[in-house]
Amino acid sequence: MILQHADKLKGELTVPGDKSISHRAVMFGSLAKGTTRVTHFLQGADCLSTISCFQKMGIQIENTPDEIRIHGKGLYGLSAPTEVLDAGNSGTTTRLISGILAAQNFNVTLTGDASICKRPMKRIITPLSMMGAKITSRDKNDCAPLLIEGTSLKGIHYNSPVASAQVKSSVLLAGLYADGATSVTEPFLSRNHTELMLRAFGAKITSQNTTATICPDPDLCALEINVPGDISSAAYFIAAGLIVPNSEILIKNVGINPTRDGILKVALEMGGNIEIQNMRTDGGELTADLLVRSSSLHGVTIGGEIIPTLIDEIPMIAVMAAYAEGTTTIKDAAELKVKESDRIAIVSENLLKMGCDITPTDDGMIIKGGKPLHGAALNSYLDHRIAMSFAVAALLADGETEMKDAECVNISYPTFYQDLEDLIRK
Ligand code: SPQ
Repeated sequence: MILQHADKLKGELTVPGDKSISHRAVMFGSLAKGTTRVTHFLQGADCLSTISCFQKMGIQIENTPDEIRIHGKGLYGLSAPTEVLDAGNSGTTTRLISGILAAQNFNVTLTGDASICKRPMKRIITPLSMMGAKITSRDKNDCAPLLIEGTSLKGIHYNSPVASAQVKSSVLLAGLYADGATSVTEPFLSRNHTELMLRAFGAKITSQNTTATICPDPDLCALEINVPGDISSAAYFIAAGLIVPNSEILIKNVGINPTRDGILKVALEMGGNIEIQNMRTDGGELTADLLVRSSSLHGVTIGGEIIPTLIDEIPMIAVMAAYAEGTTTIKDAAELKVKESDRIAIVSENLLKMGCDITPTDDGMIIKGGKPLHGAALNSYLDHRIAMSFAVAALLADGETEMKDAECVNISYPTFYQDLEDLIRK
């Protein structure tokens, strides 16, 4: 695909529903008794994979244009699938569902696409095995396909070496079925949608600092959930509105949960003009409208506890840094290497091709910004966040930019190119 240029971006948009929250609504709705209704659900390929996995385990899920209806059967209502469960490209589906599957009274094979079959699963196999789970990596490489034999589990206190919401959630979900309380402590707090939503469904779950604790065997009851706009999707328009001159964009109803709002903090620190308007709470999640205006940005240093709150936005932050004056240093972000692609290597490869002064490091990157970027032939490596970040980079680049496999945005934002085009044409 040839990516577009823009002299300005103007208008208003609502980004699709939050991916993390959409996944969890389907999973927890399936384990609750009664019909959970979900509006503004993300119709991206990853969330559709989660729906398909639960349908294969006997849960009736209606996907209508207005809402998703999940006819949950309670904690013990899943039935053995007759085929392999396929998580597609979704790490969230693979890791969270593993915690649930570990405790069922049936066996399952869980797999995904080529990217999923390379992503590390030892991080969940280790704690789930401590609980008694029987999980084998078919190819003995600690990756999917995973053979999961359902069994009884015991409660543990797990000190996670990584700040990962997927690890935390996998263990907490297994904890729903354990013989006692289960706790997870992480080095820094990762996104807490599991804790907030499970509590709303009726689970006994508490959080203190970076430790979350769940008690087993709750009665989960159906909910009505309105999914806020995904801040990870809004990030592309925050960045585009800031770097493209003469721009003004109102992004409505964005989830700004403090465990996800690092992009806002960094954009403001870089000198971005962003007004946070109409702040409110919806179903326990903080949301707001964001008014973004073109700004001259400067470099910053990012590391430590803010990293989990902006981990998926780092490709976009790197592009913003390339257009900012001065040096941006991103550190403590080695997790980027085990996402849908190695995001340190691929961001660096693509920005270098566009003429940026960037040095990849073991746990991040150093970007000397301010040099004009030029168009180039880029590769998304089928990573949705790379495709969208570089569609923003291309807006201001001199000459033509081509993106290979640009349609992988379907994973988390199927209407991305149309929404961008609408702002360019206004
Ligand atoms: O689901 P997946 O493929 O892992 O998606 C990504 C993304 O960029 O969309 C990561 F590649 O988001 C993760 C995020 O990085 C979604 C997530 C969640 O919903 O719990 C948590 C983060 O991952 P982790 O490993 O830090 O827990």
